Amino acid sequence: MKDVLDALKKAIEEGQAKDAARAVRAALDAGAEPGAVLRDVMVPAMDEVGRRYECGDYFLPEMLISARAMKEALALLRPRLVATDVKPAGTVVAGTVKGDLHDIGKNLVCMLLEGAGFEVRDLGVDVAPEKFVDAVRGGGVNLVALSALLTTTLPNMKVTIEQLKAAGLRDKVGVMVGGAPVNDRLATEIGADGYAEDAAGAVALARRLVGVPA
Ligand code: B12
Repeated sequence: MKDVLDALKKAIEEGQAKDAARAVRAALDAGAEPGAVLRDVMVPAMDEVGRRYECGDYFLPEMLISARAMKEALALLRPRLVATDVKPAGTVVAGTVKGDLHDIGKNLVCMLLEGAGFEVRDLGVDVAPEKFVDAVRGGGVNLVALSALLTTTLPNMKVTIEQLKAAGLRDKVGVMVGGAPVNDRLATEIGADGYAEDAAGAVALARRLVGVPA
């Protein structure tokens, strides 16, 4: 099993999508637990890609092909992660904020929320504040989940929350925020209801915000 998981990590780090898919299938066939594969192998692989980019070993194209390999591997894990017989817990509108195209983490959060019984309306990436407002105005929404990976797009979380307030909708929904540069303090400062570090934490937070027992 260790060889398969090492091969998976290497394939994502080096952007070999076919090898990554092959390794995920092999790991699942050998009985690996999908959550552990994600947490212990795939997420650290993307961290390593970020580290290589930061120190100049990787450039944008390498980051992009690694992201593609990660997405292919994730697509294979998805059926296992969202398989659920949990009762409906609430509806979440999710998206990556305006100016930001990172969606791997947001997609993961959406998958685990679905797996926990939430209905998820995923607005995608580069989502303007008005789009979040329109989605909430449509009704039936309990939570808004905002993702941002760039320090330059963090302010758009605050703008989105302010526009919800201006539209008189802020009190009708819980707002949760996340993404690598986000933390508890920032969440409080911008008026969000909570922050979680990872997708499992996002599920626990969502449950808390809608009052569903963990
Ligand atoms: C893959 C990647 C890309 C891909 C994105 C592909 C895609 N479809 O997502 C591409 C190549 C497009 C890209 C582009 C850029 N990127 Co980039 N990218 C990354 C990288 C390597 C990995 C991100 C990732 O997928 N991580 C894995 C996932 C699982 O983790 P995550 O996103 O953090 O999500 C988890 C948590 O944060 C949390 N979470 C996430 N969202 C939410 C939401 C809620 C509500 C909650 C509760 C929790 C939560 O749960 C998730 C799951 O556990 C990071 C490095 C890093 N280590 O983060 C750089 C990184 C984010 N990128 C960076 C940069 C600079 C860029 C570019 C500006 C580069 C450029 N010169 O053009 C562009 C910006 C494009 C844009 N406008 O968005 C910098 C950002 C620096 C900063 N602090 O601002 C980083 C940190 C790299 C670095 N070390 O310098 N990037």
